[in-house]
Formats: sequence, C-alpha cells, structure tokens
Amino acid sequence: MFEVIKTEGTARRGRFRCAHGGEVQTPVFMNVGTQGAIKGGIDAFDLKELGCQIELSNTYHLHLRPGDDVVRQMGGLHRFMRWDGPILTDSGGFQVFSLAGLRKITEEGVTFASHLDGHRIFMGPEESMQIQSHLGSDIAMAFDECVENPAQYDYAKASCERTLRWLERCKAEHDRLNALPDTVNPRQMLFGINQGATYRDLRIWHMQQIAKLNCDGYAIGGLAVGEPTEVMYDIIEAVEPYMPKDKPRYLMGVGTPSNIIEGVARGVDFFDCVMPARNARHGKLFTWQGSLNIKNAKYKLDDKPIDPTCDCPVCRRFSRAYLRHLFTAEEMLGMRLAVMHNLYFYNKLTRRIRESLDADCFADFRAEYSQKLG
Ligand code: PRF
Ligand code: ZN
Repeated sequence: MFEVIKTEGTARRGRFRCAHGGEVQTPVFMNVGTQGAIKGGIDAFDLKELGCQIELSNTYHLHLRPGDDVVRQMGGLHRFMRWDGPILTDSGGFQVFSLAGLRKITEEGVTFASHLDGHRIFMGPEESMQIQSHLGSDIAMAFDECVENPAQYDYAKASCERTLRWLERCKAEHDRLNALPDTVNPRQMLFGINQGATYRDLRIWHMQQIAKLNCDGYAIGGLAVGEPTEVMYDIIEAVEPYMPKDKPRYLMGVGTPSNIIEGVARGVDFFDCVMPARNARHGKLFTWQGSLNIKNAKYKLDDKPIDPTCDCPVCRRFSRAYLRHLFTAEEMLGMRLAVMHNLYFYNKLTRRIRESLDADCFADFRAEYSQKLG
C-alpha cells in the first residue's frame, strides 16, 4: 500500500505499508545492514532508537553466509535479527557486479566467483527471487544488471533489454513463490529497477516497459556509479514523468545529504546508502553545520557534543573529546557511537524533509541545507 499525501512541485510526501511494522512515512532513508547487521555493532533495538523505519539487507551476502536456507529455517530474516519492522532486500544484481570476481553474463543469469572463497556460483532472476523469498523480506528487488558509467551505448541498450526480460522472469517466479503454502512472507512485494546508463532514450524506453508490468514499486538503479552528479540529476528528471505516480520510487545507493534533498525535489520517495555508517567508521560525522572529522586534534579538549543541535543518544551523553579519545585509542565504542550519530542524522534529515513538505516549505529547507550539508 502506498499513498501520496501531498506534493510540492515534483516532491512527494507519502505513506507506505507492508507486511511488517506500522505505517512508513516517506520520503524515507533505509538503514543498510548488508549481512543482517548494521556495521559498527548496531542491533535492531538500536535501530528503533535511531529513528530507522526500514532496514535493508543483501541477497548476495546472506546467500553466501550463513546461507538463505539457514535464515529460512530460523524463521526468516525478521526473526533471525529480531527486527520486526519492514525489510527490503537488494537482489544481488548490484553486488555481483561490484564485489564478485570473474563474472560471466548470459541470458540465463550471472556466473561469478564468491568474494569470500572464490567458489563459483550461478544467480539468475529465479535464484534471486528464491533467496529473497527464503529471507522473507517485505520488499524484494528485481534481479538487474547495473552497468558502470560511462557505458557504451550498444552495451547499455542490450543490457537494459535483458534486464527487462529478467524482470518478466522475476515477476513470474515471485508470484509462484508467494503462492506456495510454506512461504516465509507470502505478502512480499516486488520492485522493478530502471536501467539504461546515462542515455535518456534508453532510460525512458526501459521505464515505459517496466511500468507496464505492474510492480509494487519502482527503483532507479545504475546511478551514482561513475557519472557526474549533474548527470545523475538529469537522468532522474528524464525518467520521473514515466514513473507511475501511485507507486513508491526508490533511488538506489544514493547518497550524500544533498543528493537526498535533490532526489526528493525530483520525486524520489526511498533512499539507501552506506555513506553514514562508512563515514562514521572513518571518524567523519555529519552535523547540521556541515561535516567534521572527530579525529582532529582540535577536539582534544572539546566538551561540546558532536552537534550541539542534535538530540541523538550520543550527543545527549558524550563529548567530542571523549569520541576523539575513543577513535585515537581504537576502542570499538568509538565506531559504534559515531555510526549511531550518523544514522540518526540521516533519519532526522528525511524526517525534517517530511516536516517541511507537511508545512509547504520544502523549497525553503532545500535552499537552506542542500549546499550547506554537502
Ligand atoms: N541495482 C541494484 N542495486 C543497487 C544499484 C543498482 O543499480 C545501485 C546503483 N547505485 C545501488 N544498489 N540491484
Ligand atoms: Zn548526535
């Protein structure tokens, strides 16, 4: 279930519901727990406290370890990781192309070498749907090919035509699996993914084709993979008019706070990115005045919280001086606290975007923060 509550220009304020959790308020940032855990030692209970509405995990990683059959036997991913809210699983389409070695792509699917031990694995649309069905996520993503930019036109064309045929196979397999008597989550949704590299004609053609397949939502993939930011914005603007108005729209793997504000301005509802957790682990912390590096010597005796305007569990308790010390001493707690603050910041960012849409002043919010936050 998805409903647009109101709009401001192309930006949308909406609500979404799936098999787990209550109503999700959009625009929303999904918190990335690739292997069923958020990097930095964050568990499902922390996620609630950090304002997370949807958790995202990966088909590729969980298939390799512990194995989707283990997760299924443990009652599905929600029960396994003790997160009762919505879960979206990425299809493996992207991870196979970014992590695995020695890939061979055919019409059937992709043969690749595991990044863990090099053993050969085959994954196609049916396998990806079966794994995601075993995980029992609320939203399964279609199995796609994410082409790196810049891409050759002929390759990008052949690839997005194949990704369309793969989506048709995903849909058939997804319907079959949801109808099985012992399916972990029979109400699992399927989102299609738009591809076509940086070519507007391919992007629009592909979006028109996948829109006909009546998926539960639509993602824009294949962006933030090497092209300049302005090109990414141009492509979103080009495909947006062809995306169904009554379905959620997800910009995959994006991005900086500014990218999120600009994505919302162009009609996107869902986002995910490893950036808040990854930056935190390197001491790079987001604040409403811009980012800072907590390892800097100037914080040695700084008694202020990371961000004096932040009300996260970390800023309510600890000083910059203490965090800097934890990083310098390589205490695990330093990373955990840093990740908690950054995830809270991203969740708060989308909350503030929603509040500005509710108050008809998203344009003002965008003008104030899009540049400043970077
Ligand atoms: N496809 C899938 N997952 C993704 C992407 C994609 O194109 C991206 C690209 N930014 C991130 N994650 N399946
Ligand atoms: Zn904070």
